Amino acid sequence: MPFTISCKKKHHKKNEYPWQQQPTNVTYVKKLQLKLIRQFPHKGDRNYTQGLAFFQGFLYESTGLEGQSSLKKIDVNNGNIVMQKNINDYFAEGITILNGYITQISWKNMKTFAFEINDFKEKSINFTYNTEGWGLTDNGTQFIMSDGSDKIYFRNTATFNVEKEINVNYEGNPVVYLNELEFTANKIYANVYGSPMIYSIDPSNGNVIEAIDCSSIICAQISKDNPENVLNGIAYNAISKTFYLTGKRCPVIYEVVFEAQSL
Ligand SMILES: [Ca+2]
Repeated sequence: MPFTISCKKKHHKKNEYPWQQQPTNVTYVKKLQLKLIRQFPHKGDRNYTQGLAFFQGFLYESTGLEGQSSLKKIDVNNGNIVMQKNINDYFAEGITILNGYITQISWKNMKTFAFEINDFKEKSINFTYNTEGWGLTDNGTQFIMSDGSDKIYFRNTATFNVEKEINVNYEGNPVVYLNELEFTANKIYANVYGSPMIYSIDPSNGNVIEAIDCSSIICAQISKDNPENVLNGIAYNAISKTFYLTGKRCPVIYEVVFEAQSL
């Protein structure tokens, strides 16, 4: 037969169980979920995505690999490539659009390249740096760059000198392989190489604020045929308040929002 146990509620003094106290210096990560809005084809044969940016209604993509790198302008209505510049003399990485032109970093050349937005004509603006180049975005006044470690560098737009750097951590543990980046609403969103997760990061201290599990979309599923084909590429559309996501050689570009997990 059912029975009940009388449980007299106990009231403990504050700090009576210090082992239950939570460390004061850890920011606990909030889990968000992906909501798919729509998708369109990720076209072209140079589609080893290393950078993705949105500007005035179009997506701009940088693709990598030696001899297969490129810069593309993509119509987000249908995925059509409306402009493409093939790059054969370096391994291209992240891009961002700031001060009226496109800046692209390179993997191991330790050099940036610059292009006109309207015709991809190369500009004679080149900066050097002393790390690998992985992801690039900006906050309007600084370039923000990753190099495959747990570091994110904030760089002067006129000199590319490092003005600040942060070490990214997930509840106190370093997050390495930070890859493609996107800055919006005072957060840095980052792909993590080989992971289906996107993290949002506090630019003031490197704490991961939110984690978005993207494993439901095909780009985030590691290909058995080629494990290099990983989730990479994130761009924000401030008008629709949506993100575009894709991956290396992924056949699809997704338009998504990040939202609180449903219970
Ligand atoms: Ca981006």
